[in-house]
Amino acid sequence: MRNFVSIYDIDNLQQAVKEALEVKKTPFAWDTLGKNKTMLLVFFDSSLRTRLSTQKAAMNLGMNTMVLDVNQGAWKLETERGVIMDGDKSEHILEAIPVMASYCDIIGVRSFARFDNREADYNEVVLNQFIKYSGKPVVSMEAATRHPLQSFADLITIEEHKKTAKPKVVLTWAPHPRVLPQAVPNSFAEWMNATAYDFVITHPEGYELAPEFVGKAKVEYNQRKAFEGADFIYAKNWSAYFGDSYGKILSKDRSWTVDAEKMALTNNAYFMHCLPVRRNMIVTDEVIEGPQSIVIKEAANREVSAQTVIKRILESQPA
Ligand code: AN0
Ligand code: CP
Repeated sequence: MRNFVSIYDIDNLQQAVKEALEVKKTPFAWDTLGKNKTMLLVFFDSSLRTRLSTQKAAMNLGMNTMVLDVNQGAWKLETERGVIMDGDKSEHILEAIPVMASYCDIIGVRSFARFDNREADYNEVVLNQFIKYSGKPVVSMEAATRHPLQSFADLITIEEHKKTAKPKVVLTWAPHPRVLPQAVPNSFAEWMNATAYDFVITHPEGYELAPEFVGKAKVEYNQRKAFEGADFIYAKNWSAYFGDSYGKILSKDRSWTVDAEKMALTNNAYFMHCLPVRRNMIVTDEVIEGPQSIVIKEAANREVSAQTVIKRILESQPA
């Protein structure tokens, strides 16, 4: 594996899950693989889980790790070429990327959608500049359109908990006070569509995701109907994708909050969310604290997905 930016960087998903479960069982079995190698994690946006789990994963493999928060202590970076840099940005990403790359062997990047321009976001302008100008393997730690380390952890978690070969998995939109990206739901849909699961997406009208991510998923606008017989409920907020509404909040309707009454419509479903989660907007205290909530196990699997990915990259690098 050279880069990890989407599901397309994994050729055999079943094999990858199998390998992840081995990594989980014996995390220190490859603890010299990354000796004298350095992983740099570059954050343009905040993080708790990704920051810690990716460092831990790299350390389990014997790597050194460095973290740079671009907006705290580093120079503000210009990302567009051709701009006259007479504003607040002191450095251009076209110098910063090769400089950062010269100090490390693998680069992780977190850069969310900016919502100024849908085309720029969906072309992954920032992530692709890292791939093009670093000369080093690049791992997406959530980019504008996808969060593949999260989706891989989600798949591992579902595989560990599923009771039937083809569980019903429901991705439900839920309300949130701030504008959030589509990366997590896009990516989750992409990974679920690559399985044999019965996969359903439910959201209010206007919150349709990009067709290339919805794929063959069933879209059900009635949330209660979608929940019927579900084995997994995966909640997430996202902002609108289509037309002039791109990056806008169309609804904060709390009748979409996941609560115990709605969970009772399911087949005793597990509750999942990538975290961070806003309680009593996305999900009630009762549901997230309840016995079917697997959000902490899901977050713990972020170390496993990251370690599996970094291991594969190290294994395919020259010594
Ligand atoms: C981000 C998002 O929705 O993409 C990160 C989630 C992992 N969430 C927030 O910014 C709250
Ligand atoms: N789920 C996730 O990526 O969390 P952080 O934003 O805290 O890294």
